[in-house]
Amino acid sequence: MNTGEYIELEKKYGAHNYHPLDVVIEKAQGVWVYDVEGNRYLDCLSAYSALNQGHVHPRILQAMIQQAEKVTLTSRAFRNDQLPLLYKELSEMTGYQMSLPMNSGAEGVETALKLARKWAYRVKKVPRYQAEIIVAAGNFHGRTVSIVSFSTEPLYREDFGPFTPGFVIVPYGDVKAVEKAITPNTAAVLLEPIQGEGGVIIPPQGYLQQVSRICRETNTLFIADEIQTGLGRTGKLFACQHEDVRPDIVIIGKALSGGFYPVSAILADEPLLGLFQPGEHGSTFGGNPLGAAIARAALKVIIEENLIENARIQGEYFLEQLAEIPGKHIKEIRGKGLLIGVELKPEAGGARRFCEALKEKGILAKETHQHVIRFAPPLIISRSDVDWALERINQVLTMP
Ligand code: IF1
Repeated sequence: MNTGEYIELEKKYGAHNYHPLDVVIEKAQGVWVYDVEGNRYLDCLSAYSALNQGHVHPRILQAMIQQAEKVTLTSRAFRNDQLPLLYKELSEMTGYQMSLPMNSGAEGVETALKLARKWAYRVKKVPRYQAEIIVAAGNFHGRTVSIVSFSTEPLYREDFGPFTPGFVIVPYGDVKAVEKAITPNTAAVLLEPIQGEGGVIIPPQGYLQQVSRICRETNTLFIADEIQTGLGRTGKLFACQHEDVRPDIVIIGKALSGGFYPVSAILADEPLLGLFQPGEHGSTFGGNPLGAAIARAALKVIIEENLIENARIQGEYFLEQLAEIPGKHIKEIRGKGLLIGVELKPEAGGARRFCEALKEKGILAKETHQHVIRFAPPLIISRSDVDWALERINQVLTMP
């Protein structure tokens, strides 16, 4: 079957909740993907940062196959021999005392929201069901009904009410707005350290630090959604570490499994995460031995292959070189590590046509928020592959 035939099938039998580029991927290895026509592309999206370790990483693949032959799912009604080791390794790597495994990122966010509410009632003594959680305009935390309740993007939210109450939205990057929004009923402030979907929005220097300080002073939890920014993407293990911030709760997902399988988790210390009692929260697949074995291997790869350092080095170089491109279409280039956004001027006609042109040259990138092209290759990318990409990006950004 060719590309057109696959696309026809998808149109006819699949829900139309996406508008993907017309490339049908059949296999992948490292930073490269191959379509059904035999074309090769450099992946500059990394499945929205789920593929930090690159496609089909051999060590994660081995771990997956070995575990799949032994036992894949136990449910949490019984214990398994992988989850305790994942707990311990996550703790040693991140410095948090405990973690709670789920599957998708959205489930991780929901878990953090539930924990923050429970903490508000049981520890902070907020009157029952009065807890508020402060979030930022332009956020993206997932697609459940509760999470889209506090989205500011009409497309994600509009037709999906009635909405979950208890969320207060403030402008992103504005410390004073957070300070003003905090009341005695505030359970938590939930933020992305860099807004990915929002268009790779980097808040002003010191924002996370000051929000975290205000939270501490007002007995409010600070929750960081590091699902996209975490696990090395920005050149630190967590993006919050660029400002020496240690959130009360960190949510991770995506690259926690190196793209093999959905695994997410929240990290926190015992006084907080210890609040959940048996039966209050869970998931059939969360913490399963297959996912745990994959996550253990995925974390090992990040450490042992120095991916965090490579993200910092290649990211700096990528940004420097992008800045050299004369493109009359470019409004701003911004990024941290290998999470990079190129914002185009409105008169450039939207980022989509540039992504289509990049595809023709062998680079897969995706527009976000109409005018931003996001470049987020796997963290294993080499200098020569960055150069290969830059040459083509240069050609595309300087086209008429
Ligand atoms: C889609 C966007 C990125 C996330 C943060 C939680 C989640 C995500 C910071 C939820 C997920 C996704 C989901 C994917 C596209 C993608 C995305 F453009 F939609 F916004 F990355 F920028 N927190 N991000 O970025 O995690 O439940 O999906 O595992 O198509 O929805 P999930």
